Amino acid sequence: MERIEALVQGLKIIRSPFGPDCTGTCQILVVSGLIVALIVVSMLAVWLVRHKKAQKRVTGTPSPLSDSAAVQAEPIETEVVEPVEDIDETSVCQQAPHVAPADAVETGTREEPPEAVYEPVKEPEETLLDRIRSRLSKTQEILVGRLERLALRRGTIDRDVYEELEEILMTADMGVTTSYYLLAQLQQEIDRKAVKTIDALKGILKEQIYAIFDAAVAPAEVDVDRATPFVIMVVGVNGVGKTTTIGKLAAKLSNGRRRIMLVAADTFRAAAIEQLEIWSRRVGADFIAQRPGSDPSAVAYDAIHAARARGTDVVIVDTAGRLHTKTNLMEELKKVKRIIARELPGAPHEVFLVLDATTGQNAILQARTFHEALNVTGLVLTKLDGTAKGGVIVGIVHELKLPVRYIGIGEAMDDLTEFDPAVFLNALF
Ligand SMILES: Nc1nc2c(ncn2[C@@H]2O[C@H](COP(=O)(O)OP(=O)(O)OP(=O)(O)O)[C@@H](O)[C@H]2O)c(=O)[nH]1
Ligand SMILES: [Mg+2]
Repeated sequence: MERIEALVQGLKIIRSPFGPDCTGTCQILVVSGLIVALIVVSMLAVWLVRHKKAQKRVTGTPSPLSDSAAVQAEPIETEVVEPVEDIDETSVCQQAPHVAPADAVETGTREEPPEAVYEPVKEPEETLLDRIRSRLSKTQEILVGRLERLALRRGTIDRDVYEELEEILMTADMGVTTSYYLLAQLQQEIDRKAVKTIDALKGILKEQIYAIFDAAVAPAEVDVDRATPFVIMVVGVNGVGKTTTIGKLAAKLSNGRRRIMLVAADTFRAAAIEQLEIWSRRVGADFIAQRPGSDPSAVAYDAIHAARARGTDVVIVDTAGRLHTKTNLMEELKKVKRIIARELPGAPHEVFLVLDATTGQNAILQARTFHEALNVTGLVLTKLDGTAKGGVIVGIVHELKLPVRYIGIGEAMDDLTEFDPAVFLNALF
């Protein structure tokens, strides 16, 4: 108590900074008040900072490299998480890289493609099936539509049904050999499974056709990344759709990341060279050509050397369906193939034969001739849209055991699709 009295006395000696009336106890009270206020303010500040941090943790804190724009984007990221739960797992796996691409993190910018995130992955597959179904409507009508009408007229299977079925297979252009093969297989299966209804017969026919596709020697996929440059030589008689197929194929294979080169080794007409050049511009591919009438092998030679020098990923060589000289077309094409192989061992990695589905059985004859001369590795069947002769695809695969790689279902850039037997048959049946 004495000490406090002494302190008060001491303070009275010092001039008060709070006015002449505030000395001693008054000064102690004012100073303590200020200290308490300071402590309260700092505690409030600490609480505010902690509260803000906790809020950020709940909504997902952007990367430390993110700028203020990224902070503003927080609600978008939160929205992304919710709808993804409605999409199946594959969609999450496939879309996730779009949310935070590595390069976006490196540069400190955020790429925001909300459309890609919300794009339902299943949809294109369904659209493709629907598109193929609508384009194959004429073949479907001949092959399956007639069978369905037959089922309505006759409940059970008898000799007449087999006769009508034979006519249906022939009309759909499966060819004599394949039609009889299928009929024999069907009869066997029907007896074995004791099938009585035409509906069940339809199911067996679908299975039998699938077995024919399944037995084709090579898989339908084209692995263009197994060699660089990967060379595809495209052959076929005139007018079947070679150049158009090459344009569509270039768009598909480029996929926005591969460097493609189109080669005009069809030197027969100036218009043919121009047509390919237009496609090269449309799809952003390199283009190699010489004057009309020049040697196709020389064009191929130039292309291989240019592709090696430029680091091209895929080279697609267009060839003639007819020649201006008396030289045999097959000999000319064999020479082009030899030159490519000489300049780039292992190439051409694929030789695609383009066949026009509307030509029906003639396509099988063409396939045989080209395969004998050039060892074709895959088929492209064009113009399946608008023809009732789509059954020819079954005959070709059955007789030649060659895989169909792509089918053309129209003239537009995206009217070329990988041939998937299951999708094809589901579209038909
Ligand atoms: N409907 C339809 N038309 C197609 C398809 N593919 C090609 N065509 C058309 O068929 C015609 C001939 O196509 P091209 O690509 O010039 O055929 P090509 O084999 O290169 O012909 P040549 O150079 O004369 O040997 C063109 O009018 C194409 O648009 C298809 O899948 N469906
Ligand atoms: Mg052409």
